[in-house]
Amino acid sequence: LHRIPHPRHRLPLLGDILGASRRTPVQDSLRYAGQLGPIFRRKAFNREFVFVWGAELAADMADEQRFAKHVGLGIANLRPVVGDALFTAYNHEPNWQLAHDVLAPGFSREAMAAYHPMMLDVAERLTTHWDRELAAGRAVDVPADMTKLTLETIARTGFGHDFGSFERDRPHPFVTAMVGTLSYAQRLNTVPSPALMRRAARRNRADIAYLDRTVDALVRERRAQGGQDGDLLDRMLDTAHPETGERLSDENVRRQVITFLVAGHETTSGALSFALHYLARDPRVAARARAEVDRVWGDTAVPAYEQVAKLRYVRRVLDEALRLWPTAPAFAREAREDTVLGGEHPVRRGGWALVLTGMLHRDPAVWGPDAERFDPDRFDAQAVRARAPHTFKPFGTGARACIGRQFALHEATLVLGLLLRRYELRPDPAYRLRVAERLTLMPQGLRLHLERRAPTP
Ligand code: MNH
Repeated sequence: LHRIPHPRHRLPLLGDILGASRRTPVQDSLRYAGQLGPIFRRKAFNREFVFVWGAELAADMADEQRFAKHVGLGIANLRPVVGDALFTAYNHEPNWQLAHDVLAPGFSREAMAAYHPMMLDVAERLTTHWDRELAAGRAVDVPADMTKLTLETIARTGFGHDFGSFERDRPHPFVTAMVGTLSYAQRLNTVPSPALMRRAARRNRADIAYLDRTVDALVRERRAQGGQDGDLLDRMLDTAHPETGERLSDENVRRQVITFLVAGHETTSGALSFALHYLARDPRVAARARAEVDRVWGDTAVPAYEQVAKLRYVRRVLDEALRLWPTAPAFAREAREDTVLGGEHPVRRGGWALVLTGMLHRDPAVWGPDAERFDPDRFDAQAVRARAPHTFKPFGTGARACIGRQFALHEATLVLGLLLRRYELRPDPAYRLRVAERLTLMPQGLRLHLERRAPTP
């Protein structure tokens, strides 16, 4: 450990908190990364974490033979909410493999094609809302509206549920409870002792109880009604494991539902918001993307499932937004056995480190001296082929990588296509990108003015 650099001004007890903020742990780490190099440590109170971002070290940690997902920090803090559901399960827990096998078909091409019309319905609620804001001469609140969109999308495609987000002034209480448990989980990482948060802990227990009650009611209703349209909940309730015939328990279904509602919306919402920020700021990129939408979709009133993946440039805009601001900003890996990281750093079995994705995505050795610049052409087929593997990891890595990746990419590409086709985006010239951190990243306070384009179908 002693050869891994750490910040210079280290306080007894408190650790490396000088110049660091509780509100921006990720961006502080990005700053430290620039100063300290491809592997470094940070200490907060009595705990010390190792961060890795250099491309070679990160690629080494992607080796599934030697490393695996580590359930720690914010993720471990979510265990009281979602237990051994997919995202928070320890690698050895049998429910991980069971749920993974049962739910994987829920993200197949075929399943995605069935979600497509539901995604279109939700997107239409967004454009209806935006048309109204536009008519009233108001700027739109991008992060808030993208969060409504992605929450409604996962609720609808996952569970046939409608939170009515676009029709409400304040978030649905379920959303408030969900956000509450997420920020509580995050705060546990940055306070010296949970005892200092007794009141917050009580609030958190109430939030969890509310989430459980709501989901249990939803599941009961579905069991009573029988299957709907092959959404995720139907699959959870009806699908037996292809080999063992085993099913998910009621308790586990509840935890999966909450997991998908949480994991399935904030990250996609952030990705859409950052993409819209860059599209609004760079008219040349926006014009190219818009021209592609017009060319590929032509005058079909409603894009078909197959027409979404054909938006290659729009998809690159999204990839590039996720490169600069991977909305799940880090993931943790642990050693399966004693090993040596990068041929240089001994790691004991169970030893772990955070891969700092946002910095890996800016390593000049991979992305060049202009790594900070937004340029979707970094993702054209030729550039991708020329790049080393394991250098772009917004969805994590290995067996525990994101199961919702295709879902998120389909949804986000579809929505960007629909918005580009319908509106011109006008940025507020005074806006400077500020990034808010919860467990995920979001462009804080991003508002855009809209103009309706010449009538499209
Ligand atoms: Mn998602 C795991 C990023 C959208 C459901 N997701 C992960 C991981 C990352 C991630 C990173 C790995 C975390 C780790 O190693 O500890 N996810 C994203 C991003 C987006 C996203 C950047 C959108 C953009 N995720 C979605 C969507 C869903 C979803 C949409 C559901 C519909 N993600 C999951 C689940 C896991 C996961 C479930 C856990 C998978 C597992 O461990 O088996």
